[in-house]
Amino acid sequence: MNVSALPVRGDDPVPSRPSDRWVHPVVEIVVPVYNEARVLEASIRTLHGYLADHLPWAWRITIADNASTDATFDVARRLAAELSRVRALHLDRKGRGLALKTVWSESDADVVAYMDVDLSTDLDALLPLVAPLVSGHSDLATGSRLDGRSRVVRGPRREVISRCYNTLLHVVLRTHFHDAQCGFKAGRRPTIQALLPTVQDDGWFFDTELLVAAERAGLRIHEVPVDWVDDPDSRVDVWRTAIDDLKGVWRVLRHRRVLSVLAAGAIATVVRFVGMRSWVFHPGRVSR
Ligand SMILES: Nc1nc2c(ncn2[C@@H]2O[C@H](COP(=O)(O)OP(=O)(O)O)[C@@H](O)[C@H]2O)c(=O)[nH]1
Ligand SMILES: [Mg+2]
Repeated sequence: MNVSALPVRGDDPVPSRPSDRWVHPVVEIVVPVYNEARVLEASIRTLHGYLADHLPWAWRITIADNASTDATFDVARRLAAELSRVRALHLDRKGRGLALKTVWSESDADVVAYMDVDLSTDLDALLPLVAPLVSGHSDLATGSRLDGRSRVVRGPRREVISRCYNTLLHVVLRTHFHDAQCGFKAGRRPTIQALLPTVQDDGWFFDTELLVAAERAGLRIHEVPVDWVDDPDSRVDVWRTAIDDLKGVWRVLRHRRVLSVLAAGAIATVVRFVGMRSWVFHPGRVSR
């Protein structure tokens, strides 16, 4: 694993912002990437500008590359060298879940999030995603394209597969969330770190497994309607992923691992209580 340094550069546009913005909580946004050299720079600059203009909390962006075979990591390193609130991480093994697990489990931020590099989700959903976590109202938050208030542009094949998959989860695993696979999620870091050891999948099923573990631990999941425009440039092999997801559902159904999930729930509840107390009683703690 190779994490680039966080250079402080005089030409970074962000430090001109008021110093009282750099207080807890810190929000860490992971952008997982695999062979995205073409779009990475434009997306990170868009995200960076948006966060600088809109996020009322301290933040950083972590680009997490797994095993890209194009120039993705070179672009990521260059962005990290230029922008002090961007860092780049390289892993040798593929898998979006692995990338998120790795960054989130080592994060010291208060809230951890991720979004797909294609920025399919309109960034105006970011504040509604993170705010209930900062306030302590919810433990996890996830975008939902299957909410009646969402505006979604995507092809019929992905729409049908998504609806069938989420209905299957609802019937077989008795889930209550509506859209497991939206690439736009966040959680309170202590809660996420308590859940991660119970999540086995390192690929696309990671998202589903995380939400199922959270629900079984009795945690509150906040669903945010999103504006989503599908990017046809996809890394997903739809049928292969569908089969892997079904295998994942079967595994979760067979091995409920009740004790580990209950343990995660207990830990998360304790951590949540401690976290809420520190935010409530020390809201002005300076982070850096
Ligand atoms: N780190 C990492 N990211 C991945 C991997 N596979 C896909 N991604 C990223 O996951 C995000 C979603 O992928 P995408 O192909 O847009 O999925 P789709 O929107 O469901 O078609 C993008 O940011 C990809 O670059 C992987 O193996 N590792
Ligand atoms: Mg996409």
